[in-house]
Amino acid sequence: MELSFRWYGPNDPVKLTEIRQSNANFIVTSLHQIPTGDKWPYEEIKRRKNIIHKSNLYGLNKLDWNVVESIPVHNNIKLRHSNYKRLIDNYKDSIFNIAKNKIKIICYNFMPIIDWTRTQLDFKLPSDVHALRFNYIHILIFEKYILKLRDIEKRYSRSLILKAEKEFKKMNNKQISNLKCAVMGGLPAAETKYTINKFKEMLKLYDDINKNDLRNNFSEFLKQIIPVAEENNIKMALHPDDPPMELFGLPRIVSNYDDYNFIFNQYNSRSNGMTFCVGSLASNYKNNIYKIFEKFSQKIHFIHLRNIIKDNDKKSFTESGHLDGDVNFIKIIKKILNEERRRKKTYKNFHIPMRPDHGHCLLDDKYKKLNPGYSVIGRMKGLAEIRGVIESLTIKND
Ligand code: DNO
Repeated sequence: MELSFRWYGPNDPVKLTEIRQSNANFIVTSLHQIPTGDKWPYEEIKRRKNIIHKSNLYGLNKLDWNVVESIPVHNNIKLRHSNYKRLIDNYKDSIFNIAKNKIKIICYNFMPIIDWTRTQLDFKLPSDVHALRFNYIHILIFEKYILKLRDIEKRYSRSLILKAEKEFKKMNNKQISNLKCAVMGGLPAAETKYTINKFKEMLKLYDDINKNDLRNNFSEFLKQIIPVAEENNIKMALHPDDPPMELFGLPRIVSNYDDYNFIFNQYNSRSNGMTFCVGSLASNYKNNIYKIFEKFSQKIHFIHLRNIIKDNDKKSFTESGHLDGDVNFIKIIKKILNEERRRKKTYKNFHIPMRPDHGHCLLDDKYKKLNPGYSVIGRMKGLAEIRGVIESLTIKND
């Protein structure tokens, strides 16, 4: 595996000098300063690459940029609305310019309106560390009491609505405002920090879009971008919906085995692949993560290793320590190593890029202002645990 670490660029409170101490050899990053929909110029990509390479002069452990995560897809493309044709052309140009800079993998997603969603960014675990949490009831509270949507009875049962009402009464102002901020753009990589009105406007735009429409719009997008990726030897790695369940009444199309099956059948190409995000896929109790890996192993171009513990309601979850959650990491890492062994027979570079996805906020990191989920120490701990498993699974008999 190519041991990688996400870096949010020069504005990231986590510095390259710190990442270098983690045993990672690769950087996963994006040009977050470029507005969603704009083309990524060749020079700006090169500038970011140079920043990473320049920092290598001061350290022995060399870092290189292996994966772009992500080029966000503009909502107008998802909706096939207004200027979407020009936006797709820009996306193609960005792919071309990334390839010219010799980066070969691009992670992206097709979630409507917002990227990943959590409802609490500082959930205290018994060990006193902070974790990210997704509480389904809080999504209902967000819809009913923050967005003040009227049609929630269509999506939620009466008993759940009553439960939410009780829970909402117990929440103080700070908790309500934290929930609002977490959902509407408090997470890193969020494309936009929405206001309530803007969020509602966006929901309106999706009013007439059902799952089939969104699938069709995505297929059209694939037909446009995959040939460009193929020509330029780029692998597109589609990230699953996080979490993989419908939120705010919006359709989701990258949540499970059937969705990926559909997507890969739409366009059969080695450039049309996936980001295998363990934590995202595992947070839907219906997903068999091991089966998804087996079925699509050849399509996996990038891996996120993160673990979760699901609540009894089967919808809420807390991000756990990497080795402590619902997913058996030994089993999944074994499968990844097997896939690499298989690739070794055919490809020179058979290593799959992998980053420890998220980490708890612990020790000194608790006193720093960091991107939620993207602590230094917690992620380093995750990477160290993962490395331990990799080493013990690859050790030669002495
Ligand atoms: C969260 C991340 C997501 C991911 C994008 C990929 O931690 O996994 O922001 O980068 O959804 O397009």
